[in-house]
Amino acid sequence: MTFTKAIVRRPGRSIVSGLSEASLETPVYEKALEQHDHYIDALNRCGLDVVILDATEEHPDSVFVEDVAVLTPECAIMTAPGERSRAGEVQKIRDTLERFFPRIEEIISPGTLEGGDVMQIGRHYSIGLSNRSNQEGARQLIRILEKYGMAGSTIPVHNFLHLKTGVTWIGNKTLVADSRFALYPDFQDYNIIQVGEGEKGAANCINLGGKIIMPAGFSKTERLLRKTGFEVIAVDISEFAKIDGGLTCLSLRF
Ligand code: CIR
Repeated sequence: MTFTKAIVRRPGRSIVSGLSEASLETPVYEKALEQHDHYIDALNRCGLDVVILDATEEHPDSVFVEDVAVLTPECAIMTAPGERSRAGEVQKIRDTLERFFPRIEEIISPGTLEGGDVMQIGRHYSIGLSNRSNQEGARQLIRILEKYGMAGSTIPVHNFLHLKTGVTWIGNKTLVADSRFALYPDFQDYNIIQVGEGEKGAANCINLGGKIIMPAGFSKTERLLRKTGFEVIAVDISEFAKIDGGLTCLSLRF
């Protein structure tokens, strides 16, 4: 996983209307902007060049760019969000991806797929079947991956918005996972760092050039990660978490 670039989109004022399953708290726009700055700094610290797109006010969730595309070494795949209000975000980012990817593929209806459900492990992609990504979307993605000599398989997702809300790959044959994913048969060949008790949000981490970016506020998991020798950068994303957003979903990396 050697990435050199990332794409992010600035949060807009409309972030206060972002989708949330629990709807407990509303993000504070100014604080979200500040946290987004720190997130970009963290990507830069990991050596990535960051393409920063302007906010699009008509799409309150458009800061979560990861959901609208799947980037592979061979091609970019435009997704088909299962949440209808997010469908328009896909076209908004396509031009930018065309600058970097000569080959663009797409998932089409009745398939649905969101990038948060797609976890890359080398040339294999685990695809979560969630409320947002359906069997047909996964079937289309696997067909595209196979066309380019890559592979994919599906994993049922319950109690989490997306697959990567509960498990992420951090290289070195290692996954960071919530206990509910730690026992999955597909994952038994990997080392699993199970998130600390009560630290559900901690499973969504990114390894960039050997440094782990993780959400701040999960000291038990942070300690476990440091113990394994990783350098850890903790970034506060509380405003995004209020609308069910994690760390990975704030960028597309390639
Ligand atoms: C949504 O419900 O679509 C947004 N409020 C959150 C999306 C988070 N995306 C992700 O974890 N990949």
